Amino acid sequence: MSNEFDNKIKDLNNESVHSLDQCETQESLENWRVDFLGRRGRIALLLREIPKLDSKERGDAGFKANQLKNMLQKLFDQKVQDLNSLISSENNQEFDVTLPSRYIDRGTYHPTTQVVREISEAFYNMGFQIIDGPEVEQDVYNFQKLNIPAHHPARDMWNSLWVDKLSDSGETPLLLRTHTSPMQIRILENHKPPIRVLVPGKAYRYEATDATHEWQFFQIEGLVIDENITFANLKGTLEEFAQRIFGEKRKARFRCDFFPFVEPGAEMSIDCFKCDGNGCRVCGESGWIEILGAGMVHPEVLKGVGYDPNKYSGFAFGMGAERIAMLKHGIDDIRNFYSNDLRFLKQFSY
Ligand code: FA5
Repeated sequence: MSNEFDNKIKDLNNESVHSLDQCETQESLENWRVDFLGRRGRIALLLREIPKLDSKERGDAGFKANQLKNMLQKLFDQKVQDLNSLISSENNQEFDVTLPSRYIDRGTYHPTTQVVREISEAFYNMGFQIIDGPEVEQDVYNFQKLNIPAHHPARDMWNSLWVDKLSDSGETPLLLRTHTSPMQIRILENHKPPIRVLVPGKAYRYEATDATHEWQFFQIEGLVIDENITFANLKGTLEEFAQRIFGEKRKARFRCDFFPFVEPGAEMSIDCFKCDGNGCRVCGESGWIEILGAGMVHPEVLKGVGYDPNKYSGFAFGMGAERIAMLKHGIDDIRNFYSNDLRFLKQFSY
């Protein structure tokens, strides 16, 4: 085969493959086909030159020219197929603005977490520091340093879940804390007055559940210590908190109560959301729901951690977060919070 014909095949090969690569639309592909593979296209023109070649060269030239033609036809067919499937996949992805949006199942905070955060924020805005504490607690903090020695009858107020009961051995046994009050001692031991802290966290009690009692629930402890703190500060702070959380409609009531670590002691109740104070199953027919215990920190407790009760005084309180969530949202059974019924929990998504 002459060098000249051989070069023509090579040039045509390079040019045709390169320009096929550039084709990105059906129109440009069709133009390429006409240009190279059409009846009057460049391959046809090449084939027409073969009879003019020397008879010895024709066979080889014809073979190579047809080889090129077949190869280009295959490349062309493949390119058509690729382009068609690209176009149809783009069509399938078309955005239909009339379709309703897809449902996205987003998680949300548990109603107790929401109310704990809300209360924490209210106290934070009143100048309180928010602190965390251990759920597995030592007897010495949960009871002894709170003026509740071993065998004291006041221990019966909190039925305990013991983790490691070594009482009488001299070591301090471990239990799941029955209230958040042990944090009062831990804070007094580690901070200097003025103290204004809030401790949200879980508490555990070995007791039967009913509409207002769970064996595991959230408490929020508050502690204020400084010079000249009086019961008026306690009442003022808790009334301000009640207004911020429940609004002006709900009424608050203080009554005397006993806790070994405060003197005097009090409980604060809010009028029942369900019966507006008339008496029903939720409030045990009393018209009031108790939300917290409180009082002036007992001088013996202050002395026990090295404070002079003649110089420093203060108040403490401990409230039940679920009880507050019940009042805020009109929930009539505390057991709903932890029964994992999504129909209940989803009402509190936002
Ligand atoms: C205490 O636990 C004291 N530590 C509170 C306290 C702190 C008093 C500081 C004085 C000074 P009490 O057992 O009453 O007290 O519980 C306090 C609050 O926790 C109750 O008012 C109630 O709102 C909530 N609570 C108590 N027991 C349960 C329970 N089983 N389920 C749900 N909430 C409860």
